[in-house]
Amino acid sequence: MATYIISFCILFLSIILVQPMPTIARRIDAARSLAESPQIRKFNFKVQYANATRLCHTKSLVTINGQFPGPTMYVREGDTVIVKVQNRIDYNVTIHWHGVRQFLTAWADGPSYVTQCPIQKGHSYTHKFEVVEQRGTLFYHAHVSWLRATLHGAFIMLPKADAVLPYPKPANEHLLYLGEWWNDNVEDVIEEALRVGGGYQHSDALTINGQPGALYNCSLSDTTVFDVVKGETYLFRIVNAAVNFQLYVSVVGHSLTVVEADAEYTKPYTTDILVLAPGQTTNVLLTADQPVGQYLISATVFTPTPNLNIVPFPQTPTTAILRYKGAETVLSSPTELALPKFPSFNDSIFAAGFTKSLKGLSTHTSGFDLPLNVDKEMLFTIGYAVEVCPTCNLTVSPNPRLRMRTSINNVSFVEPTSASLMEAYYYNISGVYEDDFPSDPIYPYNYTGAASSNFFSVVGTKVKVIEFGESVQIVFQDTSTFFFEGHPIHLHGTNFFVVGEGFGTFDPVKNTANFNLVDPPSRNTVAVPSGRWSAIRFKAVNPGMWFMHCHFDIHTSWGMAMAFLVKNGQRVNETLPAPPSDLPKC
Ligand SMILES: *[C@@H]1O[C@H](CO)[C@@H](O)[C@H](O)[C@H]1NC(C)=O
Ligand SMILES: *[C@@H]1O[C@H](CO)[C@@H](O)[C@H](O)[C@H]1NC(C)=O
Ligand SMILES: *[C@@H]1O[C@H](CO)[C@@H](O)[C@H](O)[C@H]1NC(C)=O
Ligand SMILES: *[C@@H]1O[C@H](CO)[C@@H](O)[C@H](O)[C@H]1NC(C)=O
Ligand SMILES: *[C@@H]1O[C@H](CO)[C@@H](O)[C@H](O)[C@H]1NC(C)=O
Ligand SMILES: *[C@@H]1O[C@H](CO)[C@@H](O)[C@H](O)[C@H]1NC(C)=O
Ligand SMILES: *[C@@H]1O[C@H](CO)[C@@H](O)[C@H](O)[C@H]1NC(C)=O
Ligand SMILES: *[C@@H]1O[C@H](CO)[C@@H](O)[C@H](O)[C@H]1NC(C)=O
Ligand SMILES: *[C@@H]1O[C@H](CO)[C@@H](O)[C@H](O)[C@H]1NC(C)=O
Ligand SMILES: [Cu+2]
Repeated sequence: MATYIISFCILFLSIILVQPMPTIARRIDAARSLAESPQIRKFNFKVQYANATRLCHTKSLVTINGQFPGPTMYVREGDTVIVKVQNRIDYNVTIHWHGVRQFLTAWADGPSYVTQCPIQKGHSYTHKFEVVEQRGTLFYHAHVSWLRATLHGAFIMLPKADAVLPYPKPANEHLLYLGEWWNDNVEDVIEEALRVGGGYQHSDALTINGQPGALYNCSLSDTTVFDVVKGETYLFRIVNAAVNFQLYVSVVGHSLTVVEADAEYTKPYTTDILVLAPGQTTNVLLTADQPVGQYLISATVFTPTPNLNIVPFPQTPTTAILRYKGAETVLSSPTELALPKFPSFNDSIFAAGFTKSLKGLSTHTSGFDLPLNVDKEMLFTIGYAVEVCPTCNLTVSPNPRLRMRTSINNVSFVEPTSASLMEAYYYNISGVYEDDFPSDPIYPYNYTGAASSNFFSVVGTKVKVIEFGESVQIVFQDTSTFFFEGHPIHLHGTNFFVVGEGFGTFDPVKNTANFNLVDPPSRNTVAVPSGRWSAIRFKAVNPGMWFMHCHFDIHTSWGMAMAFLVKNGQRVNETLPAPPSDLPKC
């Protein structure tokens, strides 16, 4: 049987340079040549250094196969994916397939110290999983510290060849991949932040397909260009791979029709401006219905919080160019083209309106149904905290020497070191974690009331145990500890339905009655809005240890994370298999 192997290796080049170049976004029609029957698709990921230049600043960064962003993976629903990850850098590495359901393949999921110990320098690990009942746009990224800032790329799952699309077939597709760029070494940035205990250094630029775009210094000629033909409709696959920012996305003169979010179809929703939290993906249709010309595609920061950090967040929008066939190709000045009109940087009302407008197409997605009744109801408070740290430099009067923390139900997560959580479970190793993660706040209080002065949290490694087959509801409640902040909460191992969202403090009686059990969207990341609550439901039918965390990396570094242990069921297809023999050891 012929096996179609896509090899992205360019290792025969002795010096690998991530070139700044006039970046013509390749249309992704190449993907359509993928075989139609289920295949085994093999990928070889060499995690290695490369030099890259942005903002007139050249640095060495960690990449996959010398590419930044990393290679785009194309697979088809039903395929078996085999990825050999080789670590050739000085940091420990893991790779996570964000949003991939990993049905019965939890060992391939990738979060460090949760499902595996990291791949150490000189070692490799081969991930093997099937794309089960999923199609759409996702991405993969490193899941150790902040390495995902540069170790990431798109993961595109084409529908089965005979699948009927719920929207008109587009003429072609484009990948619009959003990220961040630091002039400094990103691992140094997070190390310094944790050492000092307080603020952290924001990135120097936002990027589209790895390029800051015309409005940033030294970036004009490298601006990404998306070619279109007048009259045609395109599918734009949009990924927010930024590290710490939610983003607005807009295209001058063109409306965008959302047809998919987090690799699940949605009811079509047409808007001028999208909002994507890090970890979220959105597919939109764009029709080139304007006069032949060039139009800016742009993304800029949406953040509901005041700017409390030591350097301001990037104020400059990242831009790319939508270029109609027949348009002038030369731009003499970055200001030649108009920018989209964005809401103000902190317009939470707009963002909440956008989120509310996304409706799912089906309550039977990813192989399981929306639970109409729930077995376990949980309330998870999410917010800031502090910890005493004699060597740190953060002061919140009257306490000198603190470290910033974040928590879920007052627990700040700490990674284990001696074994991953799932190995500790599988091999019954005691002392790695405690299984008493609270389902509800231990001490209820007015979560959205006047900022409390009860700042300290429990620092530890706790998991929540779920029996196989249980239907779970979680209400995430943002808290006013210090100040409100939005939190994009990402769950591994399953999508969930977002059944509700609202202002202030969740009221179980009033709010539950208004849950959307008709057409809730199915997502892997819910952007819990600042000062609000969001409610999700899922059925736990995938045994394993599943990480759940804020997809702002700084918040996860400070502890906004926990794990669900979904126990085995009765059948073979309900049982976590043995780990692969090359699973990295601590
Ligand atoms: C990056 O550039 C430095 C300085 O020019 C060079 O020594 C190094 O080999 C380059 N690294 C790679 C991976 O090409
Ligand atoms: C471009 O460089 C100038 C001069 O160094 C600086 O003042 C300005 O803020 C830079 N612009 C951006 C978008 O970084
Ligand atoms: C948004 O930020 C501006 C400027 O910092 C501030 O004046 C305004 O009150 C903020 N709006 C909201 C809704 O927080
Ligand atoms: C703590 O902060 C002060 C003032 O901001 C600074 O001068 C000092 O270098 C910092 N110390 C450390 C350990 O970062
Ligand atoms: C797991 O370990 C605990 C304590 O070491 C022991 O009591 C228990 O019997 C073990 N369970 C299994 C299934 O080995
Ligand atoms: C919680 O605090 C808010 C803001 O101060 C207030 O509006 C609300 O009534 C309080 N809720 C309760 C139950 O006390
Ligand atoms: C969180 O835990 C800390 C440490 O045990 C405790 O001091 C604090 O009161 C708790 N806060 C809440 C809101 O439960
Ligand atoms: C396991 O297989 C049985 C049939 O053998 C099927 O009914 C069940 O839905 C499967 N379970 C899962 C979680 O797919
Ligand atoms: C890499 O991982 C190993 C195994 O967990 C650990 O012992 C080592 O300290 C880690 N190295 C770094 C630089 O984090
Ligand atoms: Cu967060």
